[in-house]
Amino acid sequence: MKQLIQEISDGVMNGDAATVTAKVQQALQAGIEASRILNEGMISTMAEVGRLFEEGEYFVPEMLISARAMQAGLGLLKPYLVESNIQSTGKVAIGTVKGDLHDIGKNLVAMMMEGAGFEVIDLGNDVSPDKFVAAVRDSGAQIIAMSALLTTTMPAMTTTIQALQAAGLRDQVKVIIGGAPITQEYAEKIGADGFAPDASRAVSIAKSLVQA
Ligand code: B1M
Repeated sequence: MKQLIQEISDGVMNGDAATVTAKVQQALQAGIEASRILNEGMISTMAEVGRLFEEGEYFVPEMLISARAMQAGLGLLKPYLVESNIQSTGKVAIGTVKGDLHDIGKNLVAMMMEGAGFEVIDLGNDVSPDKFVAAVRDSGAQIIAMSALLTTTMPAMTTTIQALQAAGLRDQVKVIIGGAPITQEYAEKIGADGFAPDASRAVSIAKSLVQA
């Protein structure tokens, strides 16, 4: 089992989507839990990819193919990660903020939300404040979920909250935020309603906010 997890991790590290796909299938067939494959084979490996990038050993193309390899594996894990047959919990509009193209964490949050019964409107990445505002106005989403992976794009979360206020919609919607550089302290500072460090806690917070 450890061997398979290692091979998945190596596949993500080397950006080898075919290996990741094959090994994830084998791991699932061998009864390894999807959450273990995700955490030990993929998420920790992406952190290592980031470290290599910081040290100048990896460049953007390497990060990109690692991301693609992880996305390929995530597609296979999706049915195992989500709970099923749950009544609609609420409506969430999710996106990675303006200027930010990172979407793996956002996709993971969307996937888990969907599995927990939320209707998810995935706005994609590089989402402008206006697009978040339009999503609330047009779809009646009760929650806006924003992801940011870059310190330079974190301020777009503030701008989005300000745009919701300017549109008179702030009282109608709860705002939750997350992503590697985001903290609880930052969430409080910008007036978000919740912060989650990972996808499963994003679901718990979203549930508690719609029930409040
Ligand atoms: Co980028 N990148 N990247 N990158 N990249 C980081 C984020 C970086 C930390 C790498 C590093 O230097 N160590 C660094 C940011 C530094 C900083 O701002 N302080 C960085 C940089 C610098 C850049 C570029 C500027 C590089 C360049 O061009 N010179 C550039 C920016 C492009 C842009 O966005 N405008 C860039 C580009 C890219 C790629 C496109 C090549 C690729 C992204 C591909 C894609 O997403 N489709 C990429 C990648 C893959 C990474 C790393 C290696 C991995 C990110 C990832 O997917 N992790 C990353 C290093 C790192 O994070 N350590 C890095 C796995 C994912 C599951 O984790 O997204 O954190 P994460 O999500 C977690 C939690 O954060 C949380 O839940 C998830 C776990 O359950 N979460 C939420 C996320 N969103 C949430 C929302 C919530 C709640 C929880 O509520 C709404």
